This record gives sequence, C-alpha cells and structure tokens, in this order.
Amino acid sequence: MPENLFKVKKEEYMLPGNRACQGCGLSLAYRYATKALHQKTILTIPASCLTVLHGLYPTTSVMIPCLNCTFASTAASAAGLVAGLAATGQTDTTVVAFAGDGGTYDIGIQALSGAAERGTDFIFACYDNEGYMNTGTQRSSATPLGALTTTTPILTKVQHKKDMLKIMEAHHLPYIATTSPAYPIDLYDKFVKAKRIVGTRYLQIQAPCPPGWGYPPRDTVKIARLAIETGIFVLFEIEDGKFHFTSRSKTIAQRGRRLPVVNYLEKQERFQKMSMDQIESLQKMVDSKWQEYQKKAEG
Ligand SMILES: Cc1ncc(C[n+]2csc(CCOP(=O)(O)OP(=O)(O)O)c2C)c(N)n1
Ligand code: SF4
Repeated sequence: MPENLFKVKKEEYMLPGNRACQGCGLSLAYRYATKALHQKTILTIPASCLTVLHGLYPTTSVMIPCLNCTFASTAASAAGLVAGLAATGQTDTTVVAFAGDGGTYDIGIQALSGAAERGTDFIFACYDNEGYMNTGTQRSSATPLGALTTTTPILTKVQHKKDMLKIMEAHHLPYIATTSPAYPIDLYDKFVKAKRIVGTRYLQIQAPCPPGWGYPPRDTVKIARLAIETGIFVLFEIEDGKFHFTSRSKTIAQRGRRLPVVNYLEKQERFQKMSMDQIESLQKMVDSKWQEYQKKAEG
C-alpha cells in the first residue's frame, strides 16, 4: 500500500450496498470525500443520482446527516443551515452542498452565485458527470461538444462545455479545486483542506458515468485517467487567487506532454458520432485552456 494511503481515515461513511450503478465515478469519489469531511458535517443535496445513492427514507447508505433540498435551492439551503447552526452556537459543523452538474451549472447557478458573492461559509462540491443522469442522460451545459445524449440523439451536442470553474473564479473565492476519482489521495487532501478554510469553497469532481458515457463499468478509473492525460480535465487548486497544478496534472505540466483528446473520446460510445471538425475544435479548446492554465501557474 502506498505510504500516503495511511493518512486516509479508516472510518467508512458510505455503507456497503448503495443504489448507484456499478462503476459509478461519483460513488468512488464520494467515499473519499466523506472520509475527508469526516464528522461534524451536514450535507444538503438536490435531486440527483446522489439522492439515489443515499437511499430511500427511512434507510440510507451514508452515515452523515443530510438534507434533501429542491433543485434550484442547494446553495440557499446551505446558507440557511449555516445561519441555523450559527444561531444555535454550533459553529464547528461544516455545511457541504453536493450537487450534480445539472444542479450546479444550470439549475443551481443563481443560488450558488448569490451564496458565493456573500461569502457564505460552506463547501459547494459539484460532481460533474456531464449530463442529467438520474433522469436518463439529458444534455446539460456541462455536456461536452460532440456528445450524444437523449436530448441530442442525432446531431450530438453542438456547444462546448460551460466553463463553470472560470465563473466560480470570478467570485474571488478563497479556495477552488478540481478532483478526480482516479486520484483519490489528491481528492481526499483537497476536501480536508477545504474543510479547514473559511468562506465559500468550490470543488469540482469529474465523475465518469458508465451508462451515460457508454463504457464498461470496470473502466471508470481508466477513463478518468485518460481525461487527465489528454488535458480534457485538469487537476488544480486556486488558493486566494493563486493557481497551481496538482497531482498527475502537475507532472504532465512539468513534462509538457499530453495525449491527443481522441484517445479519450474513442473509448466512449457517447462520442461515436462526433465529426472530425468537432474533434479538432475540442482539441483546440483543450490546448488553449491548457496554455491559459500554464500562464496562470507561472504567475
Ligand atoms: C425543479 C425540478 N426539475 C426537474 C427535476 C427532475 N430531476 C430529478 S434529478 C434530475 C437530474 C439531475 O441532474 P444532475 O444535477 O446533473 O445530477 P445527476 O442526476 O447527473 O447526478 C432531474 C432533471 C426535479 N426533481 N426538480
Ligand atoms: S447514472 Fe451514472 S452518475 Fe448516476 S449512479 Fe449511475 S453511474 Fe453513477
């Protein structure tokens, strides 16, 4: 076992047997996130695959108190929890909102922006499976260009993914980080750090989804790694405005070698109808984003 695995808390907050699909990237990431958040945490979660994972009342597979909120109000419900805890003197409890990309990029963005602008003291974690997966793989603004979904069934999605991280950066938050289930120690460390920081902290987890993306459940970590190797997804932190690469993305930045995006696309059925023009456009977008990150890292 690698040495740094020893620091991960042994306690499990996800009980064996939850209702997520086999190979769900969210459930892998959630196991490490809940270990890092540990005790003295309250979750608030909108309708999503995560509510399904938590289970149906009166049973649950997650050992952390959780509020189910309405779709648009995740960050507002977190702000209410923060105010309630402050009023009752329980200021040592961390409020964590956990939402899918639909509940973050689209339906939850207004409440999230409001809470972030006010500097509400909470963590907002978006697990990004790039679609409305719980209701059958509809497109969201996080769905990448060229992906097939049940609402883009023939011509694929024609828009690029929304740059939610840039939107959150514009809120001048004390902490923004990206994480992947393929790098669980990096994910764990970022949640531990986020728990210690005061103010609005935003974490984004890339969450591969076997049925929604069209790959075998055993390949979740392989797909998540390819996302990092190609630069489609980049591991970084922005602490008080200072950007730095982390984990495998840091190594890739030092070596200056990324794989072409097609290596990632060809493994997923959702990209089977992508045109050559779309692949080129995606590669250009990834290259220019990477350059932007490198400039930021150089300060
Ligand atoms: C106001 C409202 N609109 C629509 C729904 C139906 N609904 C439940 S879960 C869901 C998909 C959520 O997508 P996302 O936030 O990306 O999370 P995921 O399902 O992918 O985990 C939708 C549309 C709802 N519960 N409430
Ligand atoms: S549909 Fe995707 S995100 Fe939802 S539980 Fe299944 S694998 Fe996980």
